[in-house]
Amino acid sequence: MTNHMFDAIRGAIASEEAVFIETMEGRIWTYGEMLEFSGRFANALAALGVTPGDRVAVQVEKSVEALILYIACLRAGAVYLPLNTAYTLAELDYFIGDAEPRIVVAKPSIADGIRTVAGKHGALVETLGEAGDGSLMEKATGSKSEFTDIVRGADDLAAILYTSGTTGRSKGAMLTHDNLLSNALTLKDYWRFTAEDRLIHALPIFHTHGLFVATNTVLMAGASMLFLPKFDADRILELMPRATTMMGVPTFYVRLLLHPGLNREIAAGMRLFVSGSAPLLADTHRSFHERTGHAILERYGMTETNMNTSNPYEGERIAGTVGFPLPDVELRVVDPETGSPLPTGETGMIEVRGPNVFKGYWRMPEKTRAEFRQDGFFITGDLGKIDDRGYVSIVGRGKDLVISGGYNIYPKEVEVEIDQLPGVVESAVIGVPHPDFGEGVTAVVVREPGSGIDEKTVVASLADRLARYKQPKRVIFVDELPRNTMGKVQKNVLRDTYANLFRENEQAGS
Ligand code: MLC
Ligand code: AMP
Repeated sequence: MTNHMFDAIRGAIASEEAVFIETMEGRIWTYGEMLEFSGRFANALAALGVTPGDRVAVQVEKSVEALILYIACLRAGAVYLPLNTAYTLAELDYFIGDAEPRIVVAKPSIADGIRTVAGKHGALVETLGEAGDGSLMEKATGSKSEFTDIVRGADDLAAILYTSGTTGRSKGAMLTHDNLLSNALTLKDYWRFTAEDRLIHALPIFHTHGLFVATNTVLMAGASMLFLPKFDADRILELMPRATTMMGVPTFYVRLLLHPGLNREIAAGMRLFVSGSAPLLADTHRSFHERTGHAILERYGMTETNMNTSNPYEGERIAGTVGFPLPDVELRVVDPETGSPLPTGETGMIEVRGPNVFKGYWRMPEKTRAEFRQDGFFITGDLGKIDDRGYVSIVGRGKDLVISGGYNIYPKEVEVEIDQLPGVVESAVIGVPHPDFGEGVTAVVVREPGSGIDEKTVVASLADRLARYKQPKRVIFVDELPRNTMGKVQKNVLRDTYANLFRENEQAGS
């Protein structure tokens, strides 16, 4: 009788004295404390009525306690549902209504707003808080540390992570214990993680990258983390001489390269830099190599699939490629229309199959069916090719998606909001090259004749509706949108037209 994921976490702990996390304030959390506190949290959750399979939604600032709450959910048999701290109440209303969590753990600053939303959907609201303030933390502190872990099998749900949909409606990706465990064990081996490793953790912990790729891999090795609340180039460079590894989105590397303190000496003790979640420019890869002597290891994954491919640990890490399919992951490139596999070197749809691939979208059986082939391959929506050495490259997207600083933005979701504004006829949202975020969200808008709606009004109107990172960095007004003969908006034409928008801004110094 086991708890599939937590047994592996516990089994990887060499000693309870070993360091799990060191915070910026110098607080050391040992593995023993992680076991103790996750037990206390699991008891507190159970006392609040959380039963196996219940969702526990969590929208809190990054902290060690928040990470331990994730582990407590695994132990309690609950389904962990992390939410981006940037989401607005309007966005949360949808997630809470759709997932129907038993509990929402909220940031104190918006707990009252969440209470109204959660009340409609029958969810309890707790704050993580501190001991002594009536919060979940106080309940945990007053609970026993011994907890009888709930039995969970490989196929039981461990987490639901929402990813936006091309139609504008977010979908909850259901991840099982084995989806997480199999991928974490694979990454630990592939990237050679051991108990000696110290990972610089500056990613948010509500998405796959910071939560599963970074944390679970560290847990499987019984390694430790230097935990930053968010990306901060100065602090990362301060920590680097004491660290061995770092994981980040391409923006991290772009920003580190802008720091005069990045050099070979400071990075001399590091053994691995990993990049993912968005394309790493070959230029960034080369510049980083020149400055530090390290070839960034680029890998490719998705919320739905965890990690699919990785450049090799030993062997050539080729800039502009995402490396080889991971052990146990089958990857093929097919004709998007027919689904027939394409010959080496040809570009088509990337499809994957393996223990890493999610179970389906929460309460959306039709969407799930539509995104899997009959033989179980998941259609990623990414366009790519495989060269004759087996390296996979991502060459585009078959889905209308913008990735800004590693966050996904589905244009449809933004267009729906803009189109509702008075004075707007229609809009098209695109991503164009941005020196810091990779792609910058840009709205191209057609106004009604005589309407005085301007850029500021559009952006201000979205403030309560959409998370800040989804809001356009620029709004451009045009007389009409370019369309093909079928009447479809030609976003590629818009992307070409505005390709230099942020580059020009850079030159102008804005
Ligand atoms: C913040 N802002 C962003 C943004 N992040 N805008 C667009 N895109 C982003 N990613 C907004 C801020 O609200 C702010 O608005 C303004 O932009 C400038 O903020 P900043 O201070 O420069 O941003 P910062 O807080 O430093 O954040 C940038 C970042 C962060 C890149 C460090 O976005 C980040 O940590 N990204 C990682 C995302 C991630 O973990 N993705 C993994 C998904 S999993 P204003 O109005 O206040 O000026 C996945 C699967 C896989 O994709 O393969 O891994
Ligand atoms: P998400 O839905 O947030 O998990 O984002 C997954 C998407 O990010 C993938 O489908 C890809 O489009 C993109 N992605 C992740 N890693 C890479 C990478 N290394 N290179 C290019 N795109 C990537």
